[in-house]
Amino acid sequence: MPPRQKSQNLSVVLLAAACMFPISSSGATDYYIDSVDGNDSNNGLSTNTPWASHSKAESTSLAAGDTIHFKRGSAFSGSIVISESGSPGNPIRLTAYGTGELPKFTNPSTGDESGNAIRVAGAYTIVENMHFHDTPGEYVSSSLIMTRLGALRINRGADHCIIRSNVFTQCGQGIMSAGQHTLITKNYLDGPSYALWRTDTSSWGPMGIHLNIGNQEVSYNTIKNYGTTDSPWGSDGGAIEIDYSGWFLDPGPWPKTNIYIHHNYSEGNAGFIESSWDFDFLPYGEEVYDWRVSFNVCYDGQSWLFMLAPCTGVYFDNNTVARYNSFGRSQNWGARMDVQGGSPVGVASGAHFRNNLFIYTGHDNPYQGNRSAGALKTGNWYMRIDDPGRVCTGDANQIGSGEPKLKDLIGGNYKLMPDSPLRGAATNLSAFYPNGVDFNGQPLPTNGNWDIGAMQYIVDDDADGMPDSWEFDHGLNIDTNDAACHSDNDGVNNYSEYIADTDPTNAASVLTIIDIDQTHCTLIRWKGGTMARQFLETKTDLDSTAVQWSAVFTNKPATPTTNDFVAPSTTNKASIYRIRAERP
Ligand SMILES: [Ca+2]
Ligand SMILES: [Ca+2]
Ligand SMILES: [Ca+2]
Ligand SMILES: [Ca+2]
Repeated sequence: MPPRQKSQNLSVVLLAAACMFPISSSGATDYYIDSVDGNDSNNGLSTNTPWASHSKAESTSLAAGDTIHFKRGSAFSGSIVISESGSPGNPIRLTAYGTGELPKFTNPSTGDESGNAIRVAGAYTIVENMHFHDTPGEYVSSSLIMTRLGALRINRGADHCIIRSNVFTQCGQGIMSAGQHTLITKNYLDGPSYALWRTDTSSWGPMGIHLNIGNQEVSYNTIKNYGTTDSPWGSDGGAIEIDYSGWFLDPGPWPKTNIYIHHNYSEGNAGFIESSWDFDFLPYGEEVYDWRVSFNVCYDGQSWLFMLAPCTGVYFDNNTVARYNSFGRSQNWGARMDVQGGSPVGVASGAHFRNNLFIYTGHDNPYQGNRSAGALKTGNWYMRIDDPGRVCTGDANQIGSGEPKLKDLIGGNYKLMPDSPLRGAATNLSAFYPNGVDFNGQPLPTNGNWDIGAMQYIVDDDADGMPDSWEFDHGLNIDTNDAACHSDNDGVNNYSEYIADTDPTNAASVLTIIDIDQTHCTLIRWKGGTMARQFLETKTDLDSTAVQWSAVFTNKPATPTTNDFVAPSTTNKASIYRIRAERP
């Protein structure tokens, strides 16, 4: 099943969850837990009679459709396991209530449920609005625990779960999901800098989201600072890791198929995605099929990708990848997109790179790995930031290399300037992303070219009514509402100059009637811009509101900057004229 279909299925689950709540008042049960003012001798069935301990969530027998509400401001330590399953349209839900800080969950010991604060062992479960913090673990017992570690862990077989709008801080592994058809969305994860495990020859760095099987979707998350220097490789960890079957403890294979990673923001991690190969069970057994990694904005160190298994039908589309800061760790080739995998080596990879903006340093070719040269590449733009004049040597089909003209690259504003060469230079991928939106939520055009990168050009980013390209051409500020400003003291503000398409920095450029010459006939002369529609209008009585202005001449763009018009002869001695402009 392609990722797009999975996304639609997950949307159905969300809609069903929204529709469920009226039903829950008649059938399902709401439970309340408040660690500050609750009491375990209460019945837990109302906000006035909440339990105190989160262990009640584990010990109570939950039914499909039930919700457990944790009071904001509460704090809980130690693990709980939610073993019951919801059903399609009637998930079990763990959420927050009240006001203040999100309810906090931690577990200080890997000896207790491998350090999980919450383990979801049933299907159709939603976990939302929780704050997980300070779960282990630094130097946990062995590499085998990686499949179980995690502040929030979803068990194998706990399918169709939704993890959304949670916060994870200083958790060695934020989310571990071994469930299929999982949606992990809108979470904020800020990681630690310690190694989870290391020897002289190997290590596990901290990981934000660890997927242990395919059929999962990771979207709209912010993932930061998962990385360590405590590694024989000099740098390890990362935002998203997809690997490790668990060997004999959890024998696979668990295919890494149908994974959709989109609209995430990552910063300061030791890589964005790593997918293993030699840790598979059996080793080298799980190829990578049918992924889409699209519209992510990534400002990390180390490798953007570390794809060690052979790829088939894997698409990296419209990502903005800024990779020039090591964040104090090994750059590890700075910007490598490492697509390797098995034997025979050198066979063209099924990885596709389309419409991406790659900013990198230190090398002329950001693509590394024994299959990356054979990957399909189209519509990409490259900038070697330490030598912007250098052309990327790894993509014969590139749109170009060099300055991408972003609003503030070093400041992290990756929106496109009006004169960016990325505008309109990308392939239209609507067939792959119907009704899609860019990183900023702008609808993607169905027809015509797209822009390169995760952020499509915004016509009026400062929302002052003046298109930024017009502002840019006339030296106005494209990041500030300066519509009401007078740059040139001609009595007409910037917005009105836009409407008339006159120059807001030149007082002589203004929409105005120059004179009315009645020597022989009535000759009206005016000046203005060139791209506005101009209306020469007349009125017989200036003071009467009952008498309307009526157009005697419509001047369609492109117009000359100065114009004249001979008015029809009239018996009236008094003639009143005005010039008005509209933007087509
Ligand atoms: Ca504007
Ligand atoms: Ca402006
Ligand atoms: Ca002006
Ligand atoms: Ca002017």
